[in-house]
Amino acid sequence: MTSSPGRTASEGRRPDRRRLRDGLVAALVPLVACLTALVGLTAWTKAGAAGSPARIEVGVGLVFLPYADKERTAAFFTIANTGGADDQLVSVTSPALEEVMLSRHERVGEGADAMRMVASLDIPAGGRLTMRPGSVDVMARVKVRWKEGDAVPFVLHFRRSGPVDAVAFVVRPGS
Ligand SMILES: [Cu+2]
Repeated sequence: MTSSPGRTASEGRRPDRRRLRDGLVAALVPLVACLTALVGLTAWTKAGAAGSPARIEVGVGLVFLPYADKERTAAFFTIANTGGADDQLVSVTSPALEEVMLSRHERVGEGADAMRMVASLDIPAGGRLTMRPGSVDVMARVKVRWKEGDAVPFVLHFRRSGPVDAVAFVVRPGS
C-alpha cells in the first residue's frame, strides 16, 4: 500500500480492522454469503425504539466439534433485539444438521444438569439472549464431518422478524 499525503486519522486506524476481518474471512472459506452475520452485534440505545418493530441481530456463533464418532452437537448464538417489540426465536435450521432443537439447561443439584427442549426463546425488546453451555443452546445431530474452524451456515427463525442468516464456527468443546 502506498501512503498518500492526504490521509486522515481514521484511515490510519484501518489496518487493525482489516487484519481482524482478514482473519475471519480466511476462516470462513466458501461461505461468503454469510459474511453479513459478521457485522455482529452493535450498540444501541433504547431511546426511540418504543413503538418500532422488533429488530433482530445475530452475532457470529460457535458450534461444537462432535467427540470422536459421536454425532451430537450444540451451537451457541448471541441474539440482540434492538427494536421496540418483543420477538421469539422459534426454530433453527442448517443444511449441515438434523433434529435441531432449542434446549434450556438447569442446575438441579451438585454438578447435575437437567435439560429440556423448549418451543421458543424470548428475545424481549431492547434485550439480548446469550446462549452458552449450561444455559440455553441449540442441540442437533450433525450430517457431515467437520473440522475445527469450519464455518457452518444457519438460519434462525423468529416469530416476528422471520428468518435471519447466521454462521457458526466449529470449535472444540471447552476451547
Ligand atoms: Cu442442550
